[in-house]
Amino acid sequence: MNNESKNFDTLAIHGGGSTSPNGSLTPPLYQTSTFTFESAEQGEARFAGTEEGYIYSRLGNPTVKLLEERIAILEGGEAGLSFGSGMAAVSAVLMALTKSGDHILCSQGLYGCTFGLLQMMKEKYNINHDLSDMDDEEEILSKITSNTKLIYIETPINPTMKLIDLQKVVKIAKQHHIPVVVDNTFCSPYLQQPIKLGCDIVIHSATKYIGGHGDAIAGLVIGKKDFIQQVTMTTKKDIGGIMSPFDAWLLLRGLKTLPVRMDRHCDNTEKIASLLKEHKNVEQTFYPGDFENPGYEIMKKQMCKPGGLISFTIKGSKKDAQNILNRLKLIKIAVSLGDTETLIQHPATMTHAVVPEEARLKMGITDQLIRLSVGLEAWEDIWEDLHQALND
Ligand code: LCS
Repeated sequence: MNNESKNFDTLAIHGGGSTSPNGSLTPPLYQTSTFTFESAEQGEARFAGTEEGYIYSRLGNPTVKLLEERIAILEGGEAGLSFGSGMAAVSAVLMALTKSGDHILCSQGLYGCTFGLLQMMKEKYNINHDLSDMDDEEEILSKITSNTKLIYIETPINPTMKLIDLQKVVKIAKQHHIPVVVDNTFCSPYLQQPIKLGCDIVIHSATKYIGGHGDAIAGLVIGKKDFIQQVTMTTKKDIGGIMSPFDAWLLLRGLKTLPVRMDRHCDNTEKIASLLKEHKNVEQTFYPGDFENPGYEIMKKQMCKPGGLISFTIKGSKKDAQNILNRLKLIKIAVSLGDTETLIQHPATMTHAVVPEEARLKMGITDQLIRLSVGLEAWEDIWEDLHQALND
């Protein structure tokens, strides 16, 4: 199939072709740890790289490879690589690009464990980082040093939903020959394709929208062939945080419905966001699709729809926020996002509890902030539950 000429929805189903030797419609699950050689000489040739073929599933597996090819096509990148979790993907990329004494410039606001990893890299390996709002060119420039080896961005940022103008950052990064790495988890490739905007590397927690059903923990990286090969032979092979063939199989299944699921997530979220905004007990909503949101113009420029997440602050205390969660009946109290079920969480005490209070508040994560991942249920039922919980 000519991948270039097909639309995203078609590529999500067919991209990368088939791995089936006997015509099965769905890709076979190669649930195997190792691969047999026909002779000792063939084994030698595979290890020497003079003959193509599989060796051992930590080094490569046909089910996993199909997923890597498909995600690379969907993100518009040259090659993809899979990991056993989003954090394994994040750590592999950061480790591949840095060594002791180097510096990373990050968005002011990151998933809690990414923040924790950066702290660990600073304390144990002398790899420093700075955070930037990335709103102002001068401010970005002032934080770039001769040791800055990458710019690491989440947009929209977890959980504050702040947006960063990727093309603006890319322009500065290119002048300084610094790669731009984007964690695209909140968007999935259906809503935003950073490589097409000039970014170098994309990371996903595929646990979220790509899987879509809350049944797999997984990570993906997309980038240039040379970079992916470098990570394959170093941080992936030797640190070994690989994805299981079964999880790759689940993600291939998830990808087939990504466009239809994302459309429904986005439609539901738009409805819930406008109702939340008008609610008397809600102080402020943070939703990229709200034209009064400071990131609205950036959303229009680089995302095709505003996504399936809303954060909001309530009038009241931490206890009041927790009580709202406790009163919910349909909506589940859980971290993670992008699942069929609507999930709600309290970032200050859950996903971002590891971030020290001062840094947390600087990111905008107050005790009153609640994050909602809007699921695929009927929006009327989601709203009915939220409404009763907010009203009590
Ligand atoms: N990047 C982002 C933006 C995330 O939101 C997460 C997980 C990760 C990376 C790590 O991925 P994982 O290893 O969990 O696959 N975010 C979570 C969240 O907001 N709630 O629970 C997990």
